[in-house]
This record gives sequence, structure tokens and C-alpha cells, in this order.
Amino acid sequence: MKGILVGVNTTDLELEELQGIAEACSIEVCHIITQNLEKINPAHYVGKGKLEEIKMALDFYKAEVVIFNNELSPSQYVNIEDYLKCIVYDKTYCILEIFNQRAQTKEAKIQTEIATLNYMLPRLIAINKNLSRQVGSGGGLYLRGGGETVQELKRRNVRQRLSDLNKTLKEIKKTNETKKTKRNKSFLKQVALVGYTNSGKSTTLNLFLEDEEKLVITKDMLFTTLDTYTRIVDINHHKILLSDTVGFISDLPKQLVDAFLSTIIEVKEADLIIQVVNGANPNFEEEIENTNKILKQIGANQIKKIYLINKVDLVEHALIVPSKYENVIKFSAKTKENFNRLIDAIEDKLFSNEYFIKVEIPLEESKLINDLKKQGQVIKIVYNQTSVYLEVLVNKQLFDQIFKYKK
Ligand SMILES: Nc1nc2c(ncn2[C@@H]2O[C@H](COP(=O)(O)OP(=O)(O)OP(=O)(O)O)[C@@H](O)[C@H]2O)c(=O)[nH]1
Ligand SMILES: [Mg+2]
Repeated sequence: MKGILVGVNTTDLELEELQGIAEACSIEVCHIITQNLEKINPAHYVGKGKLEEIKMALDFYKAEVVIFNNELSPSQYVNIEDYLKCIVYDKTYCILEIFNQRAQTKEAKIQTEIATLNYMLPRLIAINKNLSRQVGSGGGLYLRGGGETVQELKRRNVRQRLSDLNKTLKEIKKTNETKKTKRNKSFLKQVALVGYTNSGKSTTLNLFLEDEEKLVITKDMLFTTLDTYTRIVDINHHKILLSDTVGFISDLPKQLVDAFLSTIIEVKEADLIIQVVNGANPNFEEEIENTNKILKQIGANQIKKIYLINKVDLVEHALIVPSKYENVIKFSAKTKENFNRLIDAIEDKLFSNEYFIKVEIPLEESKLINDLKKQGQVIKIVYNQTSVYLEVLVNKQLFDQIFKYKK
């Protein structure tokens, strides 16, 4: 389906993000229209002249859908659709579409449906006010899920459904709390690609698949937990599970936060997180910080991490990443720059701690002790008065360093 993007008071970066979101909803963007407005038009968001320009563009490009970068009020939505006689989406709706596609767990599905219904309810009311109207000309917002009409949806009683869903959600949350998350933890190491939408997660995943199609195993064959976004790939002869995740979105509407968090909750099961960052975004540090906040929110902040600063091919100056971020790789999924470094880093993070040793180290060797805690996998630690006793899995280098303290 071809679509036109409309952005009011927006930046190139935001529009780029919206384009990515539209594409994820299977909409091919053929034109972008922007406007700077001091005051939003209460009736149809943009000015009347702009609306006419959008209408002409729709005809010219033979597009069927218009996507606004801003959330439209229910009445603006109705007025715009009335005027343009095409499908009208806003950014929130597109995000909901993506969540609907990607929700895997029961909780994520319910959270997403709740957010969708909460979004639709006031719009349904606005449409019903606009009485004689059948909605959308070619399968728009209210014709989802098997061609329902407004009346049908109304009959199904959105409010009742919402209340049922909220009840089920409470029950699920309760059982999740009491029952220890019994998960089909696979014997393969799990690596999750996380990061903002458009940062290059899927492109990066595809790099691993180029010669590996034969390794892609579908869900029925091996793991029940393996979803459509997880692939088995080879890292220097070790097989790992590599998962793509839903992209983070800047200025995520508040009412979508729970649905979003529930779609990425599985990340906390990962053995390693690859945080993909759009290095071409001048504010990429903010991107990193926001992503880290989200990882903390879902309890995934203690997992080992590689910062993959992507799209360096687009950066003309030397890209400086603050030294507080550890394990940084400047990368390009497009040119494959540093792809081998990424592979080695994954191997190092996941498979290097292969040496088991019991040691007693004097407390004054605090740096060494810290290194062990950070880089090794501590199995047992006992502090004594002047020394610390450790049982650890470490890499070869650390092993050699601490061998003299072997117990
Ligand atoms: N120039 C350049 N473009 C890239 C690079 N990596 C990805 N892209 C482009 O950036 C856009 C987004 O890439 P995706 O891999 O789809 O991003 P994503 O993180 O999966 O995005 P979502 O699925 O929306 O969360 C695509 O047009 C890619 O071709 C890169 O290293 N350099
Ligand atoms: Mg993607």
C-alpha cells in the first residue's frame, strides 16, 4: 500500500523514524509533506491549504493512506478522513500496529489490545456521531480484523472487552509473580539486538544470515520459544540464538508504554545484549541513555552488553563515544565495517570464560578482584579478613594472571 507522510513542526530525524514505522506496517512511503505551524488547526490539524495539497498528492501518487506524525484527536481524525476520502493513520496507530504484529506472550497481546481499544474508543464515538457514514474507503482503521463495521464493533462493546482484558491481565500478572518464571531456557546462548527503531537491528541480523539460510530453523522444529524474529547463527563455530526486537520509539505515547515493555520483556532472558545505536544521529548519546533506562525498567540492566554504534559510514567526522561506555564497536551494517570485530566480541563475551579456577587473593589486589567480578563468572565468593576466596570461570588471560593465587 502506498502512503504519504505528513509532519507538522517536525525534524528530519523524526520523519525518518516515521518512515521506518510506516514501512514496518507494510506501507511504501512515496511522498512527505511538512508544515510549520504556530497554532495547530483544531478542526483538521493542518491548514486548509495543506489539506488540499495532501489531497492532490494522494491523486498524483495514487496513494491510499496518509500518516500523520502527530496524534490526531478523534474529531480531527474524522474531519480529515471526510475531506481526503482515504485511510488516515497517525503515528500512535502505526505503533500499535507494530506491537500487534510483534506481541508474542499472552501478556504482551493483552497489553497491546488494551492500548489499541483505549485508542479506538474515543474515535469510535466520534465516528458514530458522524452518523450516516461507513468508515474508511478501503479498509481503514475501523475495518480491522475481518472487515468489521463500526456498528459491529460497537455491538461487541469495546468497554466490556476492555474490562474483561484488564481482569485477565491482573490474573496473568498475579500468576507470573507467584510462579517462578518457568521458561523454556534453551541450551544455546541467547543474544538480543535492542535499540531504537531505524537504528539498524534487522540489517545487522541479516548480515549474520547471508550465508546461513540453512541454519534458520523454524519454530516447530526445535524450540517452542523460538519466535519468527529469532534465528540460529554461527559465531566462530559456536551456535547462538540471535533475536531481533521491537524498536524503541522516541516520544512513545504514554498510553503505549506498558504494551511496549511487555513486547520486549523477553530481552531479560538474554545472555548478551547488543545495543544497536544510530551513530548518524547527533544525539546518539541520548538514544543510548533512553535505551538503558528501558533496559533497567524491564530488569535487563545487569546483562552483558555490546554497544554497536551503527551507520558510521554516514558520519564524516571522527565519531567520539564517551569512555564511560564499555564494549563499544563503531560499525556499519551497510559496509560491514567491523563486522568481524562484532563476531569476535560476541564470542569473547559468551564463550571466553571457559577456565575454572579456585583462588585466594589478597584484598589489596582490589583491581584484580574487580576485574574478576566484572569479566569473569563468579560462582562462589567468600570475604576473609585479609583475602577473598573465589571460585570463578575466567578467560585465558585472567586465568594466567590469577594462577599464582590458585588454591
Ligand atoms: N547508511 C547506513 N544505513 C543503514 C545502516 N544500517 C541500517 N541502515 C538503514 O537504516 C534503515 C533502518 O534499518 P533497519 O535494520 O530496518 O532498522 P531496525 O533497527 O531494524 O528498525 P525497526 O525494525 O524499525 O526497529 C534501513 O533503511 C537500513 O538500510 C548502516 O550501517 N549504514
Ligand atoms: Mg527491524
